[in-house]
Amino acid sequence: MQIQNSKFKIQKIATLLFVLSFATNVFAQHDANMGIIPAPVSVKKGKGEFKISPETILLVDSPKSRAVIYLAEYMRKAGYGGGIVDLNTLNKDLRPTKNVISLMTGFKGDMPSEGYALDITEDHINIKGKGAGLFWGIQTLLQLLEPKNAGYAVVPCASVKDNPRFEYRGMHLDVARHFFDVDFVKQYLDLMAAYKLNTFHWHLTDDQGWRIEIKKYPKLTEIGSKRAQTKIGRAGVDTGAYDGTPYGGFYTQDQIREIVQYAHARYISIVPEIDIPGHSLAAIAAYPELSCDPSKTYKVRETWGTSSDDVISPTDENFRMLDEILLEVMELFPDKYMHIGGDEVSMEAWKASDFCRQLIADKNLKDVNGLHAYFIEKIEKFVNAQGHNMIGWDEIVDAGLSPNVTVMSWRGEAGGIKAAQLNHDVIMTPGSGGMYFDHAQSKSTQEPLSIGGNAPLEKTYAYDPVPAALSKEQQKHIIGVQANLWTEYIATPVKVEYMLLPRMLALAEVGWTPTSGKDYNNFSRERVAHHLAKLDAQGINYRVPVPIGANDTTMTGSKFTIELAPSVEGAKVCYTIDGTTPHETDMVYTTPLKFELTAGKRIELQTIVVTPSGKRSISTSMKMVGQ
Ligand code: TNX
Repeated sequence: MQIQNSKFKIQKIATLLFVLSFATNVFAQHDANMGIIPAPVSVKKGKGEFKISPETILLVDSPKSRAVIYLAEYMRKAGYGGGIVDLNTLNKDLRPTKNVISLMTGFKGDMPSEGYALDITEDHINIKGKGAGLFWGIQTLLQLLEPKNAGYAVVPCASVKDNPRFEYRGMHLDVARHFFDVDFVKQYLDLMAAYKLNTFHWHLTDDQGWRIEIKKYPKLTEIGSKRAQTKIGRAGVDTGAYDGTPYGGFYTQDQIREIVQYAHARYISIVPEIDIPGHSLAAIAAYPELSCDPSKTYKVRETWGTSSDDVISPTDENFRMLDEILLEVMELFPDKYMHIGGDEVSMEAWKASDFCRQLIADKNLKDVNGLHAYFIEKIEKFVNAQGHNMIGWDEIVDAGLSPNVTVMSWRGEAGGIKAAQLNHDVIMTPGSGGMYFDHAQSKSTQEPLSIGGNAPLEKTYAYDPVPAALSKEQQKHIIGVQANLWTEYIATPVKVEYMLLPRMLALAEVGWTPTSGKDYNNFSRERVAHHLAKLDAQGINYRVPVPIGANDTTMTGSKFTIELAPSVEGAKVCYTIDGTTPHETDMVYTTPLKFELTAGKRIELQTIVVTPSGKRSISTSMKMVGQ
């Protein structure tokens, strides 16, 4: 039975792989989505191609549109022409008809929010969309574009109609545990824009560092942005080892403004997060009066996890200070949302504080949870009064929800479900749904150090942010989805990229593509391979998936045929059968591998992918046992 089974499986894999390895190379002709990520609502392939050249012009009806400026700039840099002709100032007879990319924001008929229509013929590319819609249409065009000689490129003829499933498509970055500079944040935003993610959640403060300049409270960065040293390795394992090296960094207000503008040029909103009343040790180290016991001395936290010291005391003076801080933050970030954290508040300090006990009695609150709700509600009133909506992590649901708050559900979906049932807007970002990009990407010991957990690409891709437990009406409160990149164990930009990619591409599809259009095989085998090759060429790091068709497994049988394909277009699969880990110096896979084993004989096939730039996947081990 076992023999039958494994043979059948191999046969099935083999047939599938034949089709797929073929498709990988000529994806555009075979892939119904034409390589586009996230998969559009509808794609129709045409015949022929549009040729972009140094003479190509942009015919536009709103030359000041950020989308128009973006494409013109892109084309100018690549030498693709891109001169702008304003339709409004043009005599109708002089309207160019060939070698034109027209970008139109004014048109008859409706277009869903952020939607676009892209038509490519041999003479003409036409993108229609308003605001962000036009910009996303341009991103699709750029994905279809194949550069040729300098200044020249081709785009296959096609017709795409598209709009997102969710209005909130977020990617988070924790710059508190480790700091990432302005250039890297810009590159992060570029990646988000390419995949139509429209919200950047910037986790700016935590116990381990305060990273945003506040003019009125300069010690927040003078003291709060620096920790004396950092724990080596896992926080839970007490080897007592610290690196002994001071660590710090923060963004000046000018840098923040620069990044906000950069994001807006890409139709990305920023949600700044100032995490209070817990996760506040860096602020408390700078201003101990924020704490429940100002007589103690505090230091910016040097290891991961939280402590009972990190909670802000809900005094009137502290609320005044927090309001002043939040005011400066909201002046820098003009977008809709202000995130105030609210997560993992240790109640110990509040319980031990005479002031808090008295406040609970005076305000007729139930207990410390009631105090949490009181705290959040006061902050929300202030945030709302400045014309912003407030977001908090799902702990605020347990505390009791203040009126207009939007909830970010991270401890599974329960908090989000409860909030939606109470008519609050919800953003789903559950770790259990593959939305925690600080989790490992496989169970292999070859993965770099991570916080733990396992969130492989397939799990992220499979996530559906709309829980079946909600009624149709309640489901409307699920405004979107986000993945979080916490950086306790991510100290370098290349590791951020490794943890981000390719999972961010799966997130993009979760947020954008209708469920009926999602297809993991098509995504992972046909489209991702192409995108990773492009990232490879741009010098961006990513996790190289193991060869298509390879996994860690043991099979029994007598004849085996193993068909593999590289997970990155243009990469090679290297393998060994001698029990050693393969390197780029080993055998290169070219045709299906056939093994015949007599009873009791064994062969171990180990494989890796090596990309054109030399990046390697982890290795897989397929053990075959003769029977
Ligand atoms: C929980 S998610 C946290 C973060 C940690 C993260 C690590 C959330 C609201 N709080 O402070 O960095 O887990 O996965």
